[in-house]
Amino acid sequence: MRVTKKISAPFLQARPSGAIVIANLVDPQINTIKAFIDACQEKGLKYFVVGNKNDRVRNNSYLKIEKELKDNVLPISLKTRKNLLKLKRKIDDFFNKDRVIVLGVFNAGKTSLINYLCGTAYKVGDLPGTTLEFTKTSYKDLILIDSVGQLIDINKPMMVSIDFEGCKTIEDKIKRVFDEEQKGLAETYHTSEEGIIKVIKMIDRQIKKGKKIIVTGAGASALVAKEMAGQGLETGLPILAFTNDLAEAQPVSFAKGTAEEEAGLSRYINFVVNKGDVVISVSASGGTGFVYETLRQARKKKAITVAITENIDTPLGKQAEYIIKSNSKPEGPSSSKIQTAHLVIVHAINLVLADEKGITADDSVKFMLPEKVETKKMGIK
Ligand SMILES: Nc1nc2c(ncn2[C@@H]2O[C@H](COP(=O)(O)OP(=O)(O)O)[C@@H](O)[C@H]2O)c(=O)[nH]1
Ligand SMILES: [Mg+2]
Repeated sequence: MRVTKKISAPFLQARPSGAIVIANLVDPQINTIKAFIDACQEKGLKYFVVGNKNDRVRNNSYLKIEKELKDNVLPISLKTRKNLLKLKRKIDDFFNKDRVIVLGVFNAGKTSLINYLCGTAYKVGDLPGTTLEFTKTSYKDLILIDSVGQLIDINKPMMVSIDFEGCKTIEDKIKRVFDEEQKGLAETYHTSEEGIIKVIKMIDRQIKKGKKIIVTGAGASALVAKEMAGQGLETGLPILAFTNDLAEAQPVSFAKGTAEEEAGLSRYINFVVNKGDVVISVSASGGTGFVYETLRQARKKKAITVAITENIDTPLGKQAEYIIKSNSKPEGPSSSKIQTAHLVIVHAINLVLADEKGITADDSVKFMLPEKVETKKMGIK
């Protein structure tokens, strides 16, 4: 019951007897897929794995995923209809009067698959949280159960980033947090290194041309953005942070309604964006409205766009010319491992860039020393 507990109450309530595990070939997120497979094995569910969105990747890219999962993966495309007849035959052969749950990370195409098979028109889309219910639909002699992509520990529905299963003491739990966050970082190193190198070289070129860096994010990603800009001040890098913390303080919420406010904030941020500037958007989910809208507007101004995110097949990923992908999942809805990874990514950019530019500790201390600004005392007119 260790893994299935993490898969949320509706998973158990849906009483599945079989599963189709669907990976997004564009962003496979193997560790989360493994958690889904572990849950199937633990519950004794018959399952097989498909790799969707084959139209967007090289034809043999599913082979790498097969190797990592040590499982067969049927490559399909719900868009071009590749291998869909094969998939239907496989479903017919594999299941018999089963309740089949469709499992996978958000955006993998779970709902699209059910719509294709059942002729339904359930809402699909590339924003996280498009599906929020475990809908059941008949297909031949089967019941197909749609699901949500988020892993949730049903024991502690209000937390949860890290699974404390098996921890007895506070000491155990603290150690688990440190161990898990380190694991997320180690995985992230492999998926982010190439992107970080490209971004460092590109930023170096742009700074030499007198351009600047604008970084944005919401919530915990706002902290990452501020950290990046704050450290930029200590290393002599021209980085400005704009987050939705500003939305209250700045005249961007004049427009009514969330959508207008998000677009308004993006417009506000883009007032400072010029051609050749670098705009970096940080979002764990890749679905934060003003954060990807900022990149869309920045592209129009011929700025260079960068995304730092865990989920690349998202509106944010689609707007970015450069992508730095973290790989810290699985974790619960309250991100901690992803935030840690994103902080380390911005540290890597800043510190390596400063070193490449020959900035020394002495220089850095000078950046930090307070400069005296002559001013009169407040209140004396
Ligand atoms: N290019 C491409 N897009 C797809 C494919 N299957 C689904 N999509 C798109 O991917 C997005 C997510 O699909 P959805 O079914 O909502 O994913 P879910 O979150 O797993 O239910 C939607 O915009 C779909 O139109 C595919 O095979 N190829
Ligand atoms: Mg869905």
